[in-house]
Amino acid sequence: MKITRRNWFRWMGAGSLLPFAALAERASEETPAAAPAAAGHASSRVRTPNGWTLPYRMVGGAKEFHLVAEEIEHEFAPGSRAKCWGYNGTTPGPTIEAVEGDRVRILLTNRLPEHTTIHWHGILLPSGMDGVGGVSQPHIRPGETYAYEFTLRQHGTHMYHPHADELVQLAAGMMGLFVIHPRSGEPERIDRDYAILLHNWALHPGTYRPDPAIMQEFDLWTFNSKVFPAIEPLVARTGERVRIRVGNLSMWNHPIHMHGVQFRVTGSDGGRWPRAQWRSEVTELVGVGQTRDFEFIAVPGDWALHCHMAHHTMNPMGHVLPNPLGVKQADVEEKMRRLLPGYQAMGEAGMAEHQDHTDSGHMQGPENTLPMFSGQGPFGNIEMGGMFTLIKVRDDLRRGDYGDPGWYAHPPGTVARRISDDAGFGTPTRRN
Ligand SMILES: [Cu+2]
Repeated sequence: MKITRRNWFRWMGAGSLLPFAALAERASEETPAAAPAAAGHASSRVRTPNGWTLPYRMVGGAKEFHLVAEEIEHEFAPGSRAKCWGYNGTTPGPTIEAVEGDRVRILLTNRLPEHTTIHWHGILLPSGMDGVGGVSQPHIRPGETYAYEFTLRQHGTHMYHPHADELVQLAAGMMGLFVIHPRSGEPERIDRDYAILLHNWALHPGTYRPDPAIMQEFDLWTFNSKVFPAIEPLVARTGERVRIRVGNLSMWNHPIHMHGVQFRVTGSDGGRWPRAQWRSEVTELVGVGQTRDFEFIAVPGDWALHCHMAHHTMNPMGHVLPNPLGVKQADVEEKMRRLLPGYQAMGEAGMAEHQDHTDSGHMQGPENTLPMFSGQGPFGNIEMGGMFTLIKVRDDLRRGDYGDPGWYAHPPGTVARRISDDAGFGTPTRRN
């Protein structure tokens, strides 16, 4: 069907009724999917923070998954919502998990207002299953369902995304993780297996639709389409072996940095690396279209996990502001207040005061727009946003307990402490 202006509205109209229909259908799909898990089939071994794993059912010897491409209402964090495109009600779409050797059949129903396809990024398959619209298959028009079917001949951390109008469909949030477990088991037992998909969004202050035209100056930087402080912490018990799989379908490269440990990089979307190729890092660059697997033994504490690009741990901000750092503003402030009562100049001594202003409600930003940074820790403001969360490791966590254990109780004598409040304290060595 050709999308004319008239039937576009018809599709959009249908879309508004979808959540109810889709929910009912999903509920009925989840029931049979629970059965194979109970019968010992591989179910969810990976934990996708803020996300979920798609149930499947066995049909004709294949694991059958059903994806639905659709418009959704998404919340990045309380105070920021958007009309996004995703799969089965969420962005990222549900994580697909299967085992090397499995035959999989993946149905894709298109409930978008335009055509789509799905590409299985990094997965070895027949050319006609590769999902490149126009090259390996016709586009999937609104209302149609296509089936992809192939046998998994590899294991590792992979992804899926449309290969049709990618500019819009990726920008709107259409992507997901596809994890294939090794048939012969893991070389080292993994106690907690997390998966994070990186993305960026041009959700300009005061707007509700991601802007697909933006190439560099994005507003939101997300782990599984959430920003700090809405990203769930990654929890583990002391001594457990933890894997964090990171995939990147954003438009920037992200140096992902972990505090507290040296992790081993053990694989990519090229598969599991031979052990001799594993290397120790504290920051690993995850490039656009790449995945990386990090493994480490958990040590107790609250440890930051974040992108090391400072702007990627921030929420929306103006990129064309004059630099106020070091600029005396008292005079300006007084003049501005005559025009804008309550105006407050900021940034003369740095941006840290920004969080107090926004947290206290003193500085109201545009509608549907998060403050540049936020978050409260046991010692004060965290001053983060975007691609930031915490790895919380405790001695007394039960296996399989993923609940937030609260803040770390530091052993006595292991917290940095104030020993003077005199700026002239001591005799530090300085040059000049
Ligand atoms: Cu980054």
